[in-house]
Amino acid sequence: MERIFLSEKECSDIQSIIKNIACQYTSVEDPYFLQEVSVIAHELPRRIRRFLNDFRLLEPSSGICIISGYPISDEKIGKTPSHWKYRPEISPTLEEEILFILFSSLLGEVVGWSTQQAGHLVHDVLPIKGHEYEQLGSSSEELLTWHSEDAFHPYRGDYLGMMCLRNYERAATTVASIETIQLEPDEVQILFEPRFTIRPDESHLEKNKSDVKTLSNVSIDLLKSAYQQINQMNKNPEKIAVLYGDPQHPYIRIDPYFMGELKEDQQAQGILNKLIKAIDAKLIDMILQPGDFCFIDNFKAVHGRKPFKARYDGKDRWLKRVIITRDLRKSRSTRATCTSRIIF
Ligand SMILES: O=C(O)CCC(=O)C(=O)O
Ligand SMILES: [Fe+2]
Repeated sequence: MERIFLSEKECSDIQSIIKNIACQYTSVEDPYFLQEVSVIAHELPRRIRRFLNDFRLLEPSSGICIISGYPISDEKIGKTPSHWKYRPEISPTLEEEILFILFSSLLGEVVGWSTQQAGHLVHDVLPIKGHEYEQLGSSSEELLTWHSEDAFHPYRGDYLGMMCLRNYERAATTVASIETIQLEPDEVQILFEPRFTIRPDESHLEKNKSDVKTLSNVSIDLLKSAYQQINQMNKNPEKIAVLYGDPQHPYIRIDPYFMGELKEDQQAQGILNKLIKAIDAKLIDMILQPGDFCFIDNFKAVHGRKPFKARYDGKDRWLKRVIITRDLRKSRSTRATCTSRIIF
């Protein structure tokens, strides 16, 4: 994977940019900040801008990049919350989130889902009591099966960003790139055909909606219809291709746990099984450390997470997560305004 370590000078340059922003905004979800962020990102050290630009344009085969070495104060960030729905008015990690969005803006635009984490743009990935055995980012004891993020959705992000704040458990994210997989041309051809289905993952289902109300009255109706759509996609998923783009270097869209068995199409099922097995064999562990900013190319690499033991003592593993799209316009019909980042 592509990786750079920030130098002391780069860290201090970055910190002076952040300090300047942190006194102007109280949240990275402030629309004015989101309008300004890609302009401010021009001020980041050139080596980092080039690193992310290369990741975006050259599409390295690993499909993953990490910027490491940003200092995180374990004391300053406070306790790992017990649930993502508990958000203080001003985030204790506002400065770290500012940097996270600055980096993200060099890859594209941050977006969120009305049906996920109450429509927030920056998600918390932390273990939640009672979710231990779920197929959710908030599980712990259960293996989170590898997947493309939001594979079921036509507006899924081009990148998934993960910023690590804490990981004493050394819980491993699992990753594999499609470029490590050898397939026969006739298998590739079948995987390029719309013969497969992917249902919405658990995190989008209404049962995992929180009871906190952060959306306005106007949005409540839109949210209702967004959930109706999710239910529809769950009941009757459309047929899609698993591979797309260039057959020589294909992009991938896959989420084995939520893919129905193709009873009527044994040929496609057999090749899908072979692909899943091949990815299983190439999966590697990636243990994120505090101060790591990891970006996964969601068209090229899949990711999951190994089981771990949560302690619920305020020191559990804590990541922040964003979804980044290269083209905000493609989801315009499902966003309230051209600048709105929430996909309904
Ligand atoms: O916890 C992790 O390392 C990954 C979880 C995950 O799949 C996600 O947040 O999308
Ligand atoms: Fe994921």
